[in-house]
Order: sequence, then structure tokens, then C-alpha cells
Amino acid sequence: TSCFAPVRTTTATRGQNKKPGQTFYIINSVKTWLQAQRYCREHHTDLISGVKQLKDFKKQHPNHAGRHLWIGLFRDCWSWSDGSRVEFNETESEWSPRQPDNLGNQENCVRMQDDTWNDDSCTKRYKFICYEVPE
Ligand SMILES: [Ca+2]
Repeated sequence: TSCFAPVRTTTATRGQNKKPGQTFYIINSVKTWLQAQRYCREHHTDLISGVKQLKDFKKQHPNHAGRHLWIGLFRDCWSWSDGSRVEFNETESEWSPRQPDNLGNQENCVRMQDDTWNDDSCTKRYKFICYEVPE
């Protein structure tokens, strides 16, 4: 089951000073979730993180529905890749019907499809969304 404890990672500062005007990049190269996180941190800022970013992304890219895209949400208690606090509750989250199901007890990362979330195996390869904050 999911858990909504505050993030404890040492990267927590990455997401604390999010500025407006961030840019989103849909990376059309399939990677595992960890590879996707590394790519975003090397080339941009991080995987898309937080309900507000997902809403902004939806506004800026209304035609992405139906694609499987890694987002920054993962389970360790659920956390966002950039250390943003997990601030959604069950009513604000956008899980697909019957998700998260943690199928096979190995689904610890989250991808998006049709604007809803599905936990999936972190080693599967999907395209993904990075964000970048202005300097
Ligand atoms: Ca699932």
C-alpha cells in the first residue's frame, strides 16, 4: 500500500526552490526509471515532480495522452524524484482505476498514461518527462 510520509532523501533541496517558468522536455528515448532520472539530472533538472508540475505539463502539452511516460514518482514511501514533498492525498492523486496495484510486488515507479498514474516495474523502459528550471 502507499504511504505518504515526508521525503527523507539527501537530494531534498533539489525541489525546494522551484521557480515558475520551468520548461518540460518529453524525451523520446526509452529508458528504465533510474536511467531516466540520471538523464534528466545530467541534462535538465530532474524527472517531472509534483502534482503542480504535472498540471502545468498537461496545459503545455495537451496532445501527449495515451503515451506511456515515466514521471518522477517512486515508492520508498512514495517520493518525488527531486525531493519535493509528497503533498497529494488520495483525493488529489490521479491514479488509474485499480492502481496502484503493485503487481507482483515489484512496481515501485510510476508512469503516466492518459493523464493518470500507474505504478510499474522500475526496470521497464519508457519515454519520460524532464523539467528544467531557469537559471
Ligand atoms: Ca500497476
